[in-house]
Amino acid sequence: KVTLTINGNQVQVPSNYTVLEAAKEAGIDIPTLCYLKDINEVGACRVCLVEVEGARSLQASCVLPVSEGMVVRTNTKKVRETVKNVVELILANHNRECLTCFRNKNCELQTLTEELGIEDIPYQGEKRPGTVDDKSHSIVRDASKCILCGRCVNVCKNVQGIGILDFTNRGFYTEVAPAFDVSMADAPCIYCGQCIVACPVGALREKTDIERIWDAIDNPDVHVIVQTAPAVRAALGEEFGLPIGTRVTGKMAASLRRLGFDKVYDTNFAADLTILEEGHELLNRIQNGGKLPMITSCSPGWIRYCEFYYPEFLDNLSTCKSPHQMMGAVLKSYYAEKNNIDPKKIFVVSVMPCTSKKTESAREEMKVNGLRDVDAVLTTRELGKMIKQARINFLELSDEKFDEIFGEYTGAAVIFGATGGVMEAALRTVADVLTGEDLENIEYQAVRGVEEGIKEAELEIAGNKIRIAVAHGTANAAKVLDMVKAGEKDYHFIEVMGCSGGCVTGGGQPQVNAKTLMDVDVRVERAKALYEEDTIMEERKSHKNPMIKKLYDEFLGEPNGHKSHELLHTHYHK
Ligand code: HC0
Ligand code: SF4
Repeated sequence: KVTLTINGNQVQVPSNYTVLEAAKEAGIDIPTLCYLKDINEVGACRVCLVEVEGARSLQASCVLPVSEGMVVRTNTKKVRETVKNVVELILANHNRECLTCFRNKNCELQTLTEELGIEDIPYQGEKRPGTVDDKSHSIVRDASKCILCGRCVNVCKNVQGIGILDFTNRGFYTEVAPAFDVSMADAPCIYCGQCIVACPVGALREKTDIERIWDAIDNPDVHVIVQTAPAVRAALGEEFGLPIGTRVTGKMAASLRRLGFDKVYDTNFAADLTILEEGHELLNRIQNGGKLPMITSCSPGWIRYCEFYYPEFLDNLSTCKSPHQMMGAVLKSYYAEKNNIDPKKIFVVSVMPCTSKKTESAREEMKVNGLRDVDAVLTTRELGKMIKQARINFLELSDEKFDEIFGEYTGAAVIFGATGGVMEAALRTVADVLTGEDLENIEYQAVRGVEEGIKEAELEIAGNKIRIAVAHGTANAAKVLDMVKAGEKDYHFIEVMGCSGGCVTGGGQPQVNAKTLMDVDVRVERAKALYEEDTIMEERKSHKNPMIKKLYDEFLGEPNGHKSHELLHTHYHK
């Protein structure tokens, strides 16, 4: 430990702390802008400057290590004036259309401007040309709002291990863009949206589908069905000021009904369906010498990553479509038939914590009889906006249930949204099938948690040894695949989620500001909400979902049967 003095207070902190962290611990608030804990600690923006006794110039506290006896001041005239000046310069080159910006009231630059008391901008020069790239289905980049903080650059490079975005051009014309200035639609970007979540301003966002969805809702000839991903319930509340990790399942269902959707269903139903398909696919591969390890296929960011960067593993991917696509396919076949609705008049909306799902739903393979399984994908953030547009008082809503029958789900489905959840859900079913029993011990702690980027275990089930691994974030996926490729590891089944933490921290989830991220591991808090929902469910194994049984009895026949292959499975592209 070292002792230092900040604003006259003695503070004792571990010796590996920065001054920014030490101040935080002492309850002293230093502003930041480019800083993002563990991701972007580069001291580039100069907003976190402090005065250190004995040093000639002001120092960036986010990269300044503490030392014994150090004397720091965070609120001197010099600090205030310099930081104000730094932010004024950023604002001079910024598209300041705050009122009509989708980040209005949720922008770190806007908050900082207000906190610093900036009321006019003394420099009114030429602004950088602002290109807008909205060609992809998932991500829009607006250079006129970019402040060159580098948060997106480093999340993509270091957390995801990809490196699509980088600083291009020079000096005044510097921009953050894919190499050679290609559109994000033409770059090998996986659309995970982690860059959006890292962006403090409005320079990166999802391509919005809100208007298309309002049009469908307003059209009396269209039967509009909505489904919600497991992870959305763990984060939507944040859009309305609720603490991180508040579960809002019932309020979410209620709000969707008020928005005017004809049916309110839950992707969890299809997660259970996926477990039956994928679980049997795994058993089939193990018992009949199929390609192993089998790797999960529900995270579309991961699928794109595999297609671009590890095509030699495409045959290892489960052929299962992801749950929300399966749901769409079932709605436009079984549901349409049963309710006598022309499938052409059904419009399926998926609410997802994910930006890659927008591109996934537009893939050519994701169709039934020429109709898209899913017609539009909304992020959790966009759903929050629609609820506000409709002036629904979310916090006052009473809990409601999803509609029958595609609103029925088990605990196994709800944990899909956290890293390790799909694996655990699959194991609950596979273990019952192999033992022929109704096992009581169903919590697989070895695959839970976020500390390790890679989790592994060897299980003994009914005399079979099953070796499994779970990776979250594509950089970790790469490590696992490299080990498998080198023959160092030999697994039967691997779960990969494109984002660190799994879907709960997907690229479509509410942004959490850098200050909060210093204290809270969002992955852990949101995952807790899902594991808690699992424990209160009547059934906690996918094969026990009565409506899944009904679907097989009435329509699909058996898992991995002919009908399933036609509707629920897919293929991949090199
Ligand atoms: Fe997920 Fe999904 S669990 S990918 O992580 O499998 O996005 O939440 O909806 O489809 O169910 C995301 C979350 C889903 C799908 C499910 C899967
Ligand atoms: Fe990188 Fe993901 Fe952003 Fe694409 S979407 S630029 S892969 S962080």
